[in-house]
Amino acid sequence: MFKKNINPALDTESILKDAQRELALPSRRLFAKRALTLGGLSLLTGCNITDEPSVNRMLERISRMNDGVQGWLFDPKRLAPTYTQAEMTRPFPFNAFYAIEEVPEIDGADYRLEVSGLVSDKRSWTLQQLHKLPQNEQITRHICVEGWSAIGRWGGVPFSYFLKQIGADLSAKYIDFQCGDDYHTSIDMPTALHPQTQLTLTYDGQILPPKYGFPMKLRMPTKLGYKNPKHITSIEVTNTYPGGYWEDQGYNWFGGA
Ligand SMILES: Nc1nc2c(c(=O)[nH]1)N[C@H]1C(S)=C(S)[C@@H](COP(=O)(O)O)O[C@H]1N2
Ligand SMILES: [Mo]
Repeated sequence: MFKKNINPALDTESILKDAQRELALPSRRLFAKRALTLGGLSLLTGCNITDEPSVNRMLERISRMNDGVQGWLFDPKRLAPTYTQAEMTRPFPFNAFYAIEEVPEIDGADYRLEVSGLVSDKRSWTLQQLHKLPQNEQITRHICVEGWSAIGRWGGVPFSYFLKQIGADLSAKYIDFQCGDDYHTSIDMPTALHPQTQLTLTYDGQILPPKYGFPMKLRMPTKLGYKNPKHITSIEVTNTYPGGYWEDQGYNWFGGA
């Protein structure tokens, strides 16, 4: 599954800076939560932040935890680091379970986002309707388990706002995302409601290009790359565990970053 290494010069220095900033925080709860990040990073990327003895100890503890415990530890108000425009990675890497030539060509005019499951309003959405919703921007780091990370600028609708628009049952466990390229993934409700979880419509101020997930993707700086679905065609709110493309092949479902 670790099929290629797009950017072997993984930006360890700035990741380490983030990590040290987080580790300096006084709250034990935040400290434990943040160890998930370091755990994900070092186990999955082989990044040298494991040289930190304190990080190692936390890693051992956390690695014994299962998804349930991680979900419980998750602090929905904790924000991932943000960056300046000057820190953006150019070009932002492309990744998918296929080559860039195979990127799906979705017609924005015909596009409808289907909504189903535990929601009071099951109407589908046109792209135009999505663009009319309130938008914000974030410059955040995307971390892929294949050994690269990159900073990008993403614009779109806060996902919590969208969930409220469709009358989602906010006590439901999961949100499932089906994509235009036969990819799918699912997330927990606390992450869905996280202030940085974004229904993404733009990259660097432009309409989201096909390679990054046109017409729409979900951006979550608190989750590893494979949890961020591109080309989303339908969203289901459910209490039945939906799994995912990589998750069904052994990747950790929680996939925290
Ligand atoms: N629909 C879809 N979404 C996907 C994938 C995919 O293959 N198909 N790959 C995931 C993985 S592993 C990564 S790292 C990111 C890559 O996003 P990017 O092309 O914007 O860098 O998309 C994620 N979302
Ligand atoms: Mo990835």
